[in-house]
Amino acid sequence: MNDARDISTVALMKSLDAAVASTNARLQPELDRDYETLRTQLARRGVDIDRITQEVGAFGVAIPSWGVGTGGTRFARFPGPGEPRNVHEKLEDCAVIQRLTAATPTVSLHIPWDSASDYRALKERAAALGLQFDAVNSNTFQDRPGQGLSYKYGSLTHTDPGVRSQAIAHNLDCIRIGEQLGSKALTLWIADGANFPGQQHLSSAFERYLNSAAAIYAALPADWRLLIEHKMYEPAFYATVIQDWGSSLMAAETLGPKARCLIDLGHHAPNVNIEMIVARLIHAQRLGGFHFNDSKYGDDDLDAGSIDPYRLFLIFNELVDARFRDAPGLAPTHMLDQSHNVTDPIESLMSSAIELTRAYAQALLVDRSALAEYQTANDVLMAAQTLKRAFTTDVSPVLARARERAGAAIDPVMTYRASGYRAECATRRPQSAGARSGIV
Ligand code: AFD
Ligand code: MN
Ligand code: MN
Repeated sequence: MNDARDISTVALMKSLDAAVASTNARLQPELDRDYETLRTQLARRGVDIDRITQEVGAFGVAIPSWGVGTGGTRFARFPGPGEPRNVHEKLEDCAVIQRLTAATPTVSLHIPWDSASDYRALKERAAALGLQFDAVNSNTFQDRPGQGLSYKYGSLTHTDPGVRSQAIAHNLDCIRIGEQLGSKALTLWIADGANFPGQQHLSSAFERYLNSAAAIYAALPADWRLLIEHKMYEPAFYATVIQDWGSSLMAAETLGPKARCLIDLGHHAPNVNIEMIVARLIHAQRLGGFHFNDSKYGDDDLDAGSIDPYRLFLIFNELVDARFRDAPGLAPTHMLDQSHNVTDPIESLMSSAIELTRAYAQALLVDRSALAEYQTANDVLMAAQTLKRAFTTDVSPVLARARERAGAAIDPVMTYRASGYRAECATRRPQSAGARSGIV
């Protein structure tokens, strides 16, 4: 590992430590009062606040490496100051998010966007920053320079077996990279599909997917999972091969027990009941994980909980319910997948991680025995209100206390701004013309 990097890590952590210490000292008395008030309120409902705080403290969500850069739309990208220019700098930003929230101990890499010359060294670097690696993501939705064959008309489902082999080989590379990083899953999202009726033979394309995915599945280490991510449309606007959880579940069941379904919240038609999908996949013992984000219309990749926090709560409600009844095979991974056009990515990712802990804490507050009784008695109004009561509880003091107990920031955004990290990055990381992170 190079010395310059070590020095910058030490300096980085020192400046954050100082910012956490000073803002926490200022916010501490107020938090103490708010926490004790909430303790009294929750005690009246038979809830031990410290148990909730402890559970929240154990919650973690992976940061997508591509999320720390500014995204863009089909029209333009407006880069922000001090954006990370390579995977090392992305890890630094992820470390800041983890240092301030204590809710994001892992990073999910995207290959080849995050290609490195030495992945074992990268793992060491991450460990020095307090990070580990979650699922590795393959990318066969764009061509890389010098690539033999094009993915313009598909990858794992392409009509040309040569293209399919190339896409399979890339996924096998990703598994090898992930093994060096300590990852335990490969996330497979492909853009394959059709823009026009008649363009693609719908059944044959799915069969080609199953055959290609089987070759990838066969290369998975014993303790790995294949996370199959569906997405309704974009960039294929007429038909996408793995467009819904039905296709995803069929693929997982065909491939074998290590294959699981991954739900990206933005990958459904508007108004689809995502918590129902969660419940069904839990039943099938095939829920693999999440890409959390929020959306108004489509794959908007907005911050978690920014549009429909109740939906986020209802998803966590299903997860907590399933855990409390010991649903077999339940161990979903949590990842964020968002893109930032008009906010500082670090602030947005911290906010999203916090919103997940909020939804989780609220779900833990649901009075489940009362809910079961109301459901049995068909007392619809009280059943609905039981959920609403948990959702409308302001659990902010629980979240802040969990962070504080972990040595993180009571108010991560305020602390981040006080640290001057972004301004320091702007000096340290001058942008080269045309630099961009790929976002789909
Ligand atoms: C896509 C999918 C998938 C993919 C990502 C890349 O959500 O997770 O890896 O965006 O940015 O829409
Ligand atoms: Mn996704
Ligand atoms: Mn997406």
